[in-house]
Amino acid sequence: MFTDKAKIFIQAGKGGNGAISFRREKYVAAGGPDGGDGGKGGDVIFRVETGMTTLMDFRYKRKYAAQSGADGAGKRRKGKKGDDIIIKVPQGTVVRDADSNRIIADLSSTDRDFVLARGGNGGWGNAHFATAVRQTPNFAKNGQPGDEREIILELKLLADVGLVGFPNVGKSTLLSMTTKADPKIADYHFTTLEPNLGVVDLGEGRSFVLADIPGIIEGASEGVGLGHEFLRHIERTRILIHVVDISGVEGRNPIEDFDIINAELAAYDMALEERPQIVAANKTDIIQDADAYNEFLAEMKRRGVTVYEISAATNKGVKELMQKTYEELTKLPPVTVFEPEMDIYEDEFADDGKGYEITRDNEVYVISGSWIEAVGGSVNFSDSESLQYFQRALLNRGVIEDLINMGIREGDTVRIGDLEFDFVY
Ligand SMILES: Nc1nc2c(ncn2[C@@H]2O[C@H](COP(=O)(O)OP(=O)(O)OP(=O)(O)O)[C@@H](O)[C@H]2O)c(=O)[nH]1
Ligand SMILES: [Mg+2]
Repeated sequence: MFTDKAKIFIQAGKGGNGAISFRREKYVAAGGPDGGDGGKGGDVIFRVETGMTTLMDFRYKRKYAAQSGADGAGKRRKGKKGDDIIIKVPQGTVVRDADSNRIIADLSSTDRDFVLARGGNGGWGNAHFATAVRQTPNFAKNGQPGDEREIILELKLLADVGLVGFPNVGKSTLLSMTTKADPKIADYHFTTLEPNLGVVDLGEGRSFVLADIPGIIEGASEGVGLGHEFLRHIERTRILIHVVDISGVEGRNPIEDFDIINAELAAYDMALEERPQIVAANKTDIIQDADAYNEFLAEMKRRGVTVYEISAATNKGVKELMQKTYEELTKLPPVTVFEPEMDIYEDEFADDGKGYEITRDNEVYVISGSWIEAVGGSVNFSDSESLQYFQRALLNRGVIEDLINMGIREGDTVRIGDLEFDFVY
């Protein structure tokens, strides 16, 4: 079964914890701190794999987690970095945030990887915390959690040209004759169950990507037949080749066929109705109803539509059709790539790079933001040294000053995340 939409959960690795350790040397009772840092957690990375055309793999496996970083150790040994996880997706996979449905990324480029969940940083070992006055720091920082998010993957294939038309009109045959693609071809409706892509190479660097989708029937835009799931794959195409079977072997009228498909395209998305179309009258080698054929040609002429008369089976007229298609493409803008609608790393900038923000919730002063969460998250509140370190960090960063400017008084409540404490100064 073809799959072009999937909801998955991705989780980057947690950073390793920093180590608490002291040098041990002969004749030295307690040496200086030498606890190493934890390793960074692995990232969740997405990579475009050009051969893939479905999201099938994501139907069965829905959770993807990268490895955690290892904890630091004595002798300033740093924990090993967690392994990244690389998830391969078809070109044109659009990633949305499952909560807001906003686009996070359009995985259309093969030139780069996309990091969609970042591993947490490793915590500092106690070797970092030795100062002249505190020579035996009895604390280290815990690693940061990795990013985690639920996302929706949606495939919107990246093709310059889409083949549309009724079932069995010869779309896949045309793809197979013009590209190296090897789609299934057979004399019954809905032979094609998933989109196929191929590259039409006209030589001298002139080429384009052609997509073949399952046949469209009346009601497709409402989900009849294989439905609108497949129309999604031609959303991004720049031109449509509308294939019409004009042989009359199936007893239908080609003008009606042509109008039904166009009505379905319009019902699905007005933009598809306006997409430039090239009409290919196929199966000219087996015309059974010459009257219907001539009527079709006359009607198209009346409407000002140019018709390319071809036979995908014998290759007649196919080269001219492809050349014309290429020529038209050169006049059009490139394939649409969607801009992200949200920045998954925006938290870092939400507070102007200051790293924290203080708001009032009635009597409580609430401190939030990336810096405060990073620092607060790694404090061991049962350890007085760790706590002192935290207080000093608040002071150095200017948080205490901001609180005082906002009118905080001794004994007022401060909240950071789930943690509440009294302000003492
Ligand atoms: N005689 C003749 N037969 C053709 C031509 N083009 C396609 N056919 C035959 O028509 C039948 C359907 O062809 P396909 O290429 O599978 O049609 P399709 O439009 O991809 O069909 P679906 O995938 O079911 O939508 C096959 O038996 C082909 O061999 C043609 O130009 N002439
Ligand atoms: Mg087909």
